[in-house]
Amino acid sequence: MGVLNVTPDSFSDGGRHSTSADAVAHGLQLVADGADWVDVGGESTRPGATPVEEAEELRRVLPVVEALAGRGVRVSIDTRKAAVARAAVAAGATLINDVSASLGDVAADLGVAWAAMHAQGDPATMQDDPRYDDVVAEVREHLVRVAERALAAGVSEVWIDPGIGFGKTHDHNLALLAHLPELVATGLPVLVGTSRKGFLGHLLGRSDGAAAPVPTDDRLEGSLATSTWAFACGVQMVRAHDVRAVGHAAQVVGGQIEAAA
Ligand code: PMM
Repeated sequence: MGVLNVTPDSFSDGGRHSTSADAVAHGLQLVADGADWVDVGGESTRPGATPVEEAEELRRVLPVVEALAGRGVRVSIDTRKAAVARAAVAAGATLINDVSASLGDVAADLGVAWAAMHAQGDPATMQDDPRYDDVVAEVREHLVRVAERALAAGVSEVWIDPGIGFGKTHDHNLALLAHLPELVATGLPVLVGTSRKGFLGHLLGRSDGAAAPVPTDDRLEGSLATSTWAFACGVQMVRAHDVRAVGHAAQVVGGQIEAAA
Protein backbone atom coordinates (compact mmCIF):
# COMPACT_ATOMS: atom_id res chain seq x y z
CA MET A 1 0.00 0.00 0.00
CA GLY A 2 1.59 3.24 -1.16
CA VAL A 3 1.11 6.35 0.99
CA LEU A 4 -0.32 9.43 -0.70
CA ASN A 5 -0.84 12.19 1.84
CA VAL A 6 -2.59 15.23 0.42
CA THR A 7 -1.91 17.29 3.53
CA PRO A 8 0.25 20.29 4.33
CA ASP A 9 1.47 18.76 7.62
CA SER A 10 1.97 14.98 7.52
CA PHE A 11 5.11 14.01 9.38
CA SER A 12 7.00 12.55 6.46
CA ASP A 13 5.56 13.68 3.14
CA GLY A 14 3.38 16.60 4.19
CA GLY A 15 3.30 19.49 1.75
CA ARG A 16 4.99 17.57 -1.04
CA HIS A 17 1.86 17.28 -3.19
CA SER A 18 0.40 20.74 -3.09
CA THR A 19 -1.84 20.36 -6.13
CA SER A 20 -4.19 17.52 -7.05
CA ALA A 21 -2.23 17.05 -10.26
CA ASP A 22 1.03 16.52 -8.31
CA ALA A 23 -0.73 14.08 -6.00
CA VAL A 24 -2.23 12.10 -8.90
CA ALA A 25 1.16 11.91 -10.60
CA HIS A 26 2.72 10.62 -7.39
CA GLY A 27 -0.09 8.07 -6.99
CA LEU A 28 0.56 6.75 -10.50
CA GLN A 29 4.27 6.55 -9.67
CA LEU A 30 3.48 4.47 -6.56
CA VAL A 31 1.58 2.02 -8.80
CA ALA A 32 4.46 1.95 -11.31
CA ASP A 33 6.73 1.20 -8.32
CA GLY A 34 4.61 -1.83 -7.40
CA ALA A 35 1.85 -0.65 -5.07
CA ASP A 36 -1.35 -2.73 -5.10
CA TRP A 37 -3.23 0.07 -3.34
CA VAL A 38 -2.77 3.82 -3.18
CA ASP A 39 -3.83 5.15 0.23
CA VAL A 40 -5.12 8.71 -0.12
CA GLY A 41 -5.29 10.77 3.09
CA GLY A 42 -6.34 14.38 3.64
CA GLU A 43 -5.88 14.66 7.40
CA SER A 44 -2.53 14.23 9.10
CA THR A 45 -2.64 11.86 12.06
CA ARG A 46 0.91 12.52 13.20
CA PRO A 47 1.28 13.04 16.96
CA GLY A 48 0.06 16.49 17.94
CA ALA A 49 -1.71 17.13 14.62
CA THR A 50 -4.79 19.34 14.70
CA PRO A 51 -8.00 17.91 13.23
CA VAL A 52 -9.10 19.00 9.76
CA GLU A 53 -12.64 20.20 8.92
CA GLU A 54 -14.69 17.78 6.85
CA ALA A 55 -15.11 20.23 3.93
CA GLU A 56 -11.34 20.78 3.73
CA GLU A 57 -10.58 17.06 3.89
CA LEU A 58 -13.08 16.42 1.09
CA ARG A 59 -11.58 19.23 -0.98
CA ARG A 60 -8.14 17.65 -0.64
CA VAL A 61 -8.93 14.02 -1.33
CA LEU A 62 -11.90 13.79 -3.71
CA PRO A 63 -10.26 15.00 -6.95
CA VAL A 64 -7.29 12.71 -6.27
CA VAL A 65 -9.42 9.65 -5.50
CA GLU A 66 -11.58 10.25 -8.56
CA ALA A 67 -8.64 10.75 -10.93
CA LEU A 68 -6.72 7.68 -9.68
CA ALA A 69 -9.77 5.40 -9.55
CA GLY A 70 -10.68 6.61 -13.05
CA ARG A 71 -7.31 5.30 -14.22
CA GLY A 72 -7.96 1.87 -12.75
CA VAL A 73 -5.89 2.35 -9.58
CA ARG A 74 -7.14 0.54 -6.45
CA VAL A 75 -7.64 3.42 -4.05
CA SER A 76 -8.03 3.28 -0.29
CA ILE A 77 -9.24 6.30 1.66
CA ASP A 78 -7.37 7.06 4.88
CA THR A 79 -9.96 8.84 7.00
CA ARG A 80 -11.65 8.86 10.41
CA LYS A 81 -14.80 10.55 9.09
CA ALA A 82 -17.83 8.62 7.83
CA ALA A 83 -18.83 11.39 5.41
CA VAL A 84 -15.36 11.47 3.84
CA ALA A 85 -15.34 7.67 3.54
CA ARG A 86 -18.76 7.74 1.85
CA ALA A 87 -17.80 10.49 -0.61
CA ALA A 88 -14.47 8.81 -1.42
CA VAL A 89 -16.19 5.48 -2.09
CA ALA A 90 -18.67 7.29 -4.36
CA ALA A 91 -15.59 8.70 -6.15
CA GLY A 92 -14.11 5.22 -6.62
CA ALA A 93 -12.27 4.16 -3.45
CA THR A 94 -12.81 0.50 -2.55
CA LEU A 95 -11.11 0.24 0.85
CA ILE A 96 -11.65 2.39 3.95
CA ASN A 97 -8.37 2.70 5.85
CA ASP A 98 -9.62 3.66 9.27
CA VAL A 99 -7.13 4.68 11.97
CA SER A 100 -10.03 5.06 14.42
CA ALA A 101 -11.36 1.53 13.76
CA SER A 102 -14.86 2.99 14.03
CA LEU A 103 -16.16 2.88 10.45
CA GLY A 104 -16.93 -0.84 10.11
CA ASP A 105 -20.66 -0.15 9.74
CA VAL A 106 -19.96 2.36 6.97
CA ALA A 107 -17.86 -0.21 5.10
CA ALA A 108 -20.67 -2.77 5.54
CA ASP A 109 -23.24 -0.30 4.24
CA LEU A 110 -21.11 0.61 1.22
CA GLY A 111 -19.95 -2.93 0.43
CA VAL A 112 -16.22 -2.07 0.48
CA ALA A 113 -13.18 -3.48 2.28
CA TRP A 114 -12.18 -2.09 5.68
CA ALA A 115 -8.82 -1.80 7.42
CA ALA A 116 -9.23 -1.40 11.19
CA MET A 117 -6.20 0.12 12.89
CA HIS A 118 -5.61 0.16 16.65
CA ALA A 119 -5.00 3.55 18.27
CA GLN A 120 -5.01 4.63 21.89
CA GLY A 121 -6.39 8.17 22.13
CA ASP A 122 -6.51 10.94 19.52
CA PRO A 123 -3.56 12.16 17.45
CA ALA A 124 -3.51 15.44 19.40
CA THR A 125 -2.63 13.75 22.71
CA MET A 126 -1.94 10.06 21.99
CA GLN A 127 1.82 10.24 22.61
CA ASP A 128 1.51 12.09 25.93
CA ASP A 129 1.52 9.00 28.17
CA PRO A 130 0.48 5.76 26.43
CA ARG A 131 -0.02 2.87 28.88
CA TYR A 132 -0.94 -0.80 28.59
CA ASP A 133 -0.79 -3.78 30.95
CA ASP A 134 -0.05 -6.07 27.99
CA VAL A 135 0.18 -4.12 24.75
CA VAL A 136 0.23 -7.18 22.47
CA ALA A 137 -2.82 -8.86 24.04
CA GLU A 138 -4.80 -5.62 24.34
CA VAL A 139 -4.19 -4.60 20.72
CA ARG A 140 -4.97 -8.10 19.43
CA GLU A 141 -8.18 -8.43 21.46
CA HIS A 142 -9.43 -5.01 20.37
CA LEU A 143 -8.74 -5.71 16.69
CA VAL A 144 -10.34 -9.16 16.76
CA ARG A 145 -13.43 -7.71 18.48
CA VAL A 146 -13.97 -4.92 15.92
CA ALA A 147 -13.15 -7.23 13.00
CA GLU A 148 -15.66 -9.85 14.14
CA ARG A 149 -18.32 -7.19 14.49
CA ALA A 150 -17.62 -5.90 10.97
CA LEU A 151 -17.61 -9.39 9.47
CA ALA A 152 -20.95 -10.09 11.18
CA ALA A 153 -22.28 -6.80 9.75
CA GLY A 154 -21.39 -8.06 6.27
CA VAL A 155 -17.98 -6.55 5.43
CA SER A 156 -16.40 -9.16 3.17
CA GLU A 157 -12.75 -8.05 3.53
CA VAL A 158 -11.46 -6.88 6.93
CA TRP A 159 -7.79 -6.05 7.56
CA ILE A 160 -6.30 -5.51 11.01
CA ASP A 161 -3.40 -3.18 11.79
CA PRO A 162 -1.61 -2.75 15.16
CA GLY A 163 -1.22 1.01 14.59
CA ILE A 164 2.50 1.49 15.07
CA GLY A 165 3.09 4.90 16.70
CA PHE A 166 -0.57 5.55 17.54
CA GLY A 167 -0.61 5.90 21.33
CA LYS A 168 2.48 3.71 21.74
CA THR A 169 5.93 4.21 23.19
CA HIS A 170 8.97 2.97 21.25
CA ASP A 171 8.95 -0.15 23.44
CA HIS A 172 5.25 -0.75 22.70
CA ASN A 173 5.99 -0.49 18.96
CA LEU A 174 8.88 -2.96 19.22
CA ALA A 175 6.80 -5.42 21.26
CA LEU A 176 4.01 -5.30 18.66
CA LEU A 177 6.50 -5.90 15.85
CA ALA A 178 8.19 -8.75 17.73
CA HIS A 179 4.79 -10.39 18.25
CA LEU A 180 3.33 -9.89 14.76
CA PRO A 181 2.91 -13.67 14.36
CA GLU A 182 0.25 -13.47 17.12
CA LEU A 183 -1.77 -11.06 14.99
CA VAL A 184 -1.23 -13.23 11.91
CA ALA A 185 -2.43 -16.26 13.91
CA THR A 186 -5.88 -14.65 14.25
CA GLY A 187 -6.42 -15.67 10.61
CA LEU A 188 -7.33 -12.08 9.64
CA PRO A 189 -5.16 -10.40 6.98
CA VAL A 190 -2.70 -8.06 8.69
CA LEU A 191 -1.54 -4.63 7.49
CA VAL A 192 1.38 -2.81 9.16
CA GLY A 193 2.69 0.74 8.76
CA THR A 194 6.21 1.43 10.00
CA SER A 195 7.38 3.59 7.11
CA ARG A 196 9.63 6.48 8.24
CA LYS A 197 8.06 6.50 11.73
CA GLY A 198 9.55 8.12 14.82
CA PHE A 199 10.71 4.95 16.57
CA LEU A 200 12.88 4.19 13.52
CA GLY A 201 14.44 7.65 13.72
CA HIS A 202 15.23 6.93 17.34
CA LEU A 203 16.70 3.44 16.68
CA LEU A 204 18.73 4.60 13.68
CA GLY A 205 20.05 7.60 15.62
CA ARG A 206 21.11 5.28 18.43
CA SER A 207 22.92 2.94 16.05
CA ASP A 208 24.77 5.97 14.65
CA GLY A 209 25.89 6.69 18.24
CA ALA A 210 23.93 9.96 18.18
CA ALA A 211 21.53 11.18 20.84
CA ALA A 212 19.14 12.76 18.31
CA PRO A 213 16.79 10.73 16.07
CA VAL A 214 17.60 10.71 12.35
CA PRO A 215 15.23 12.86 10.24
CA THR A 216 12.21 11.38 8.43
CA ASP A 217 13.88 11.35 5.02
CA ASP A 218 16.81 9.30 6.37
CA ARG A 219 14.88 6.33 7.75
CA LEU A 220 14.78 4.12 4.65
CA GLU A 221 16.83 1.28 6.14
CA GLY A 222 14.51 1.12 9.11
CA SER A 223 11.43 1.09 6.87
CA LEU A 224 12.92 -1.72 4.75
CA ALA A 225 14.04 -3.81 7.70
CA THR A 226 10.72 -3.59 9.54
CA SER A 227 8.60 -4.13 6.40
CA THR A 228 10.63 -7.18 5.43
CA TRP A 229 10.39 -8.49 8.99
CA ALA A 230 6.62 -7.99 8.85
CA PHE A 231 6.30 -9.94 5.60
CA ALA A 232 8.50 -12.71 7.02
CA CYS A 233 6.08 -12.89 9.98
CA GLY A 234 3.19 -13.51 7.57
CA VAL A 235 1.84 -9.97 7.30
CA GLN A 236 0.09 -9.57 3.95
CA MET A 237 0.45 -5.84 3.33
CA VAL A 238 2.64 -2.97 4.49
CA ARG A 239 1.88 0.73 4.17
CA ALA A 240 4.94 2.40 2.68
CA HIS A 241 6.23 5.65 1.24
CA ASP A 242 9.20 3.99 -0.51
CA VAL A 243 7.21 1.38 -2.39
CA ARG A 244 9.86 0.32 -4.88
CA ALA A 245 12.53 -0.22 -2.25
CA VAL A 246 10.16 -2.05 0.11
CA GLY A 247 8.98 -4.28 -2.74
CA HIS A 248 12.54 -5.10 -3.75
CA ALA A 249 13.60 -5.93 -0.20
CA ALA A 250 10.56 -8.14 0.36
CA GLN A 251 11.10 -9.93 -2.94
CA VAL A 252 14.69 -10.77 -2.12
CA VAL A 253 13.67 -12.33 1.17
CA GLY A 254 10.34 -13.85 0.06
CA GLY A 255 11.04 -14.93 -3.51
CA GLN A 256 14.68 -15.98 -3.31
CA ILE A 257 14.76 -17.63 0.07
CA GLU A 258 11.44 -19.45 -0.42
CA ALA A 259 12.62 -20.71 -3.81
CA ALA A 260 15.79 -22.10 -2.24
CA ALA A 261 13.97 -23.80 0.64
N1 PMM B 1 0.00 5.43 9.76
C1 PMM B 1 -0.27 6.69 9.39
C2 PMM B 1 -1.45 7.01 8.69
N2 PMM B 1 -2.33 6.04 8.35
N3 PMM B 1 -2.96 3.78 8.36
C3 PMM B 1 -2.73 2.51 8.72
N4 PMM B 1 -3.62 1.55 8.38
N5 PMM B 1 -1.61 2.15 9.42
C4 PMM B 1 -0.68 3.08 9.79
O1 PMM B 1 0.31 2.70 10.45
C5 PMM B 1 -0.90 4.45 9.44
C6 PMM B 1 -2.08 4.74 8.71
C7 PMM B 1 0.70 7.78 9.73
O2 PMM B 1 1.69 7.92 8.78
P1 PMM B 1 1.72 9.08 7.63
O3 PMM B 1 1.58 10.42 8.34
O4 PMM B 1 2.99 8.91 6.92
O5 PMM B 1 0.55 8.86 6.70
